[in-house]
Amino acid sequence: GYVYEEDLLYDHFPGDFKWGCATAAYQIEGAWDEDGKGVSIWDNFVRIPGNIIDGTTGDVACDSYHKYKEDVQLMANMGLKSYRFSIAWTRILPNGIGERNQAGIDYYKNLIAELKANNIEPAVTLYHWDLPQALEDMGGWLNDSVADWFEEYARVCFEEFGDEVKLWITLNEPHETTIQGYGTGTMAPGKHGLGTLVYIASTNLIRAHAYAYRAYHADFANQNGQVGITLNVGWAEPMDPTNETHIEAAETNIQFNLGWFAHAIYKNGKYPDVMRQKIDEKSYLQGLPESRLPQFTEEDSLIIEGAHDFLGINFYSSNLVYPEISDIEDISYYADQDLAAPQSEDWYGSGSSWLKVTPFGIRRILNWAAKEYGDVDIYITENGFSDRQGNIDDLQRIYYYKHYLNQMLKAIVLDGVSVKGYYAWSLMDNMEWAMGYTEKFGMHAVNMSSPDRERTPKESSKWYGRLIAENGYVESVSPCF
Ligand code: GBH
Repeated sequence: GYVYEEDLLYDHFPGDFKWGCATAAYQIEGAWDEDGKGVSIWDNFVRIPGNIIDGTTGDVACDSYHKYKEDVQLMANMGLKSYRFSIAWTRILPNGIGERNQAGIDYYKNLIAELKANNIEPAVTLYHWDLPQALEDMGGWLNDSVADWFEEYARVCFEEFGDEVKLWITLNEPHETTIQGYGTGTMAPGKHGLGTLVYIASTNLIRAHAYAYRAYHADFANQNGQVGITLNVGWAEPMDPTNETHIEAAETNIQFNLGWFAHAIYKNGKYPDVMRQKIDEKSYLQGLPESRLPQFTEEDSLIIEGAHDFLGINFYSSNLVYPEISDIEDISYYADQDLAAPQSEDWYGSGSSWLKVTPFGIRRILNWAAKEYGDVDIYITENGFSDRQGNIDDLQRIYYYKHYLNQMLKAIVLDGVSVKGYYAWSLMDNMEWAMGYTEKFGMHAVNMSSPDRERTPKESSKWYGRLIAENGYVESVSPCF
């Protein structure tokens, strides 16, 4: 019953729809120690053997630090309206706080100027996982002061770039920052605390977002921009959609993923009820003196509630969910949910184990978010498909975009969800974190064995360009697959 062959809706997107591509600093820039840049947790993490599957680093990556003008031309060729990139905190403030690094600031000023000269609007992520090592040395996202450190950094960015940047994303996927960075240890800084540290880090990530948001609206409101956060979530489909307990488990799963970060910001300054109830109860049964899920202070709650101008969602894939009571000895974010969330064997795969092709999920998660959080502006800040072989004739990727984007169109036109923009992940093949260069998400190939890192447009970049030019579905953007 999970439909791939659903009829396409032949219709148009809203006139001012923001079409873009997304990247992140560590994944594309390279120049890891150039021009006064400080060391980030990723610069160190990649040097520990075993952390990156192919033993590679982001030291050079796509070399976008030197090739940004070429990158902007790739975007212009597709007719992009907007480009989502991230700022490397360590280029701006090498030690995380304190002294500014002018060369790093100039790099982003030049990139922004180049974008503007090509009529491409910058959409800037302040934090896409590359914490300054100097701050990690003081506890990183586990130290309550990190919210103040992040606010200081955000203020520098608003001051330096705010005249030109009108769309700000504070944090990219705090779910991954905490789960993989402080839970499973599969990403920097590689800490292990899946049932404990993750909730401390999440609390500070939410506080940091809110402090930056409030700083903008207190002192930079005259810049007239918008500030939001980007959250990742898979759609949770009940394994048996007629079974109440499956429906409830699927809801719980979305609350633990999207709601974990969104509920406090977009609803009421608190973690979702189901998280509070389950984690409090389990903590008690586990004999702990207090809940593993911290409470926000009353003061922070007020700062957090309503701290948004839009919601960014990174959407890739889906799961089938059913209830499964966990062992009480298992102190983990996953056990806390009391459910199983496999993926269907029937779903087409990709170059990434976790990424199955589920176009229906994007329409459903958009409707879920609109219902849960009210009439908030939503941006799909990432969506995309990986392969391993890196074909230039990437018809699977075109298939993926064609069907996901048509489901997004249905959410807008048929369901009335306020989606304002969409960013394909990614502009080009890049450093896919712990997977190194083995998983390719790009609309452009990058020759990683050549010092010049030549870029080659894939067929998907041409398909995307046609969709943008038409701003909707007509025969010429709808190949038969
Ligand atoms: C995004 O994360 C990132 O923002 C981006 O930097 C990245 O390059 C892109 O997507 C592609 O991966 O292995 O079963 O534990 C994607 C969301 C959520 C995908 C967690 C990997 C781990 C699943 N990620 N997921 S599992």
